[in-house]
Amino acid sequence: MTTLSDWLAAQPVDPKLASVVATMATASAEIADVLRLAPISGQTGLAGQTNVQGEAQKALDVISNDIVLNHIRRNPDISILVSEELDEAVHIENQGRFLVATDPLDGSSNLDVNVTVGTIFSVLDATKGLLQPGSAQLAAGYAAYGPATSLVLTFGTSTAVFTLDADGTFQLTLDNMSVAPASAEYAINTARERLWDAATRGYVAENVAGETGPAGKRHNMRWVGSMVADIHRILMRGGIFLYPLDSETTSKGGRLRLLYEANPMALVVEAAGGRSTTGRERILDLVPTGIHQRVPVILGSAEEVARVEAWYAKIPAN
Ligand code: AHM
Ligand code: MG
Repeated sequence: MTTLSDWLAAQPVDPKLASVVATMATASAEIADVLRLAPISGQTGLAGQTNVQGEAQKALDVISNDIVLNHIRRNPDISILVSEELDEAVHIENQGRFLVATDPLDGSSNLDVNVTVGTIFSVLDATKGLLQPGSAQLAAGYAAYGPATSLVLTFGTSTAVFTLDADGTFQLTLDNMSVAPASAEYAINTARERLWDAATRGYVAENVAGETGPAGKRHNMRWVGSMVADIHRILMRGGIFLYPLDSETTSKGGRLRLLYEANPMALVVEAAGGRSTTGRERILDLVPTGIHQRVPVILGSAEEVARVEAWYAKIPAN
């Protein structure tokens, strides 16, 4: 087996960049340990605080954020941390060349029911500022805390999957992942149908119509409600994930955050041959206007993403 350390050492990247990825892997392994035992240790429930987005923080959101911050502080190559759980970027007093943007515990509303959650991260050149497009990411990935703890990594050209073993070491389990270009599985919160725009309605209606409808095949719907779990399924067997702009999220720009949710997931999926869009623009081309900016997110199998884009092309932007 190839360990994460061996794999990182063999990558044609700056060893300091590899060390940033290793830091996030170590933090993820520690978060996995805390999550596994949280119902016993009592580290569950709400933290009694809200984050900058006005969302109630879970105790485990705060604990996961602290774990990431602790590990990042120990790596002299990281000088800035942007986190979903922190209002402002944290500037660490060192000369580190790298910035990490993270959602330390994505999908935390799923914790109480023991469903897969994850840590998402993006690595940028800290000398180029906080607001860089996703195409400038140097590395990105996520840990999925499910029946196994998976770590998915990309440096932008290919996507690899590691699995945490009993000794706390990540072992390479799949390399050069490829998102199936065609699929018949879609993921969207259908409870929001009354809020959807015409493009989303049109695309989903075609899927629901099945093999005799315009899509010409029967589709199936899966929605975990943890972006990490929904995207991991797409990486493994194809499909499309949609959190589009709807009438309730338009004023905020969308539901999911650009820097530490949409961009890293878009890089992982695109490096594996999939596509990502807001419906009208490639996610990785967006120039952020704020560190907690929200965006519409549509990504996955290339042919399904193209079908959604075709719907948006038919409908004028407001
Ligand atoms: P979070 O970062 O506060 O956990 O929110 C993001 C999550 C995503 O993981 C998931 O795709 C989405 O919110 C689920 O939204 P919904 O509540 O509409 O199902
Ligand atoms: Mg999140």
